[in-house]
Amino acid sequence: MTLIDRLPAPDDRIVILTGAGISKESGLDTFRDADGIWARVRLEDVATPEAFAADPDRVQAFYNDRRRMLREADIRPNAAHEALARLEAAWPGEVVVVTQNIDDLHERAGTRALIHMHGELLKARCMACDAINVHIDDLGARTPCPACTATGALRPHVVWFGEMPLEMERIGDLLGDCGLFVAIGTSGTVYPAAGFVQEARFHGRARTVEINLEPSEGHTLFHDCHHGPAGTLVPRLVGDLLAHANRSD
Ligand code: BV8
Repeated sequence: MTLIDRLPAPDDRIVILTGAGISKESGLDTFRDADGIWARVRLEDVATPEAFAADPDRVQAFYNDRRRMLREADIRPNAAHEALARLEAAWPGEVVVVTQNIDDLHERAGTRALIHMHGELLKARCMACDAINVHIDDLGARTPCPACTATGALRPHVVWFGEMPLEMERIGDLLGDCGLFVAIGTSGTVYPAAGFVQEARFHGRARTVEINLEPSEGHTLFHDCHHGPAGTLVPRLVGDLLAHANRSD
């Protein structure tokens, strides 16, 4: 039994939305699970522009801790990230991953067509000159911008609450013209990402599939829902898709 009732044509586009749940089996915390990040700190205190203006050191420390953790040797892509990279390499049509995550596990697994709609933890943005550069060490008030040398102007290249996510126009175009939309490891709590399934299904023509440990807030909007660990279900889904593509050769 495949995980999708109606498989897309092999030359069709597949759009995949991922959230923190896909990185959980790699050892990174989610946000809204009982042991998640928002159980330890209030998002209003560390993930809004107002929080950064009020206490930049506290916000920098929050992201410095997560950046250090992401760079630890035992944090690496899991079977779900690797399966998505295999799908992109072998599926005849286009495969695009839109991630809400700011980790680099999709890149490290080999995914190339990737949109970080909430930014990237390993990059810093200069508020003086708008330059965006890779930055893997701690960020602080004395870190100079590598482009304009200003100090005290660097912030994590991360989209906070109340800020516009990145590449929204391109994402809208992809959702409006894809045969399959899969949401993996997201609670369906944060907009606009939580509304993508509706865009793909009702403004587009996509078959929509949810893969999550438990039903998300938007699970009723999906054609097919499968609940269990991404590390188990995503390789199965990719296996079904690639077997279908090979049968269609
Ligand atoms: C916007 C980056 C408009 C930072 C994030 C008041 C003021 C302003 C805006 C709003 C407002 N009220 C509401 C809004 C909209 C707001 C919003 O949706 N708020 C929510 C809380 C209601 N959205 C925004 O503010 C967005 N911007 O609206 O701008 C605008 C318009 C014009 C001009 C300017 C602006 C911006 C949202 C982006 C915020 N930044 N992240 C950081 O990472 O620190 S969002 C944050 O939540 C996370 O980064 C994450 O990306 C995102 C979604 O969370 P999930 O990924 O889904 O993670 P979660 O823990 O929730 O769920 C994980 C799931 O995995 C669970 O269901 C679990 O069961 C499952 N799971 C666990 N283990 C596994 C698993 N699944 C599979 N396998 C496993 N092993």
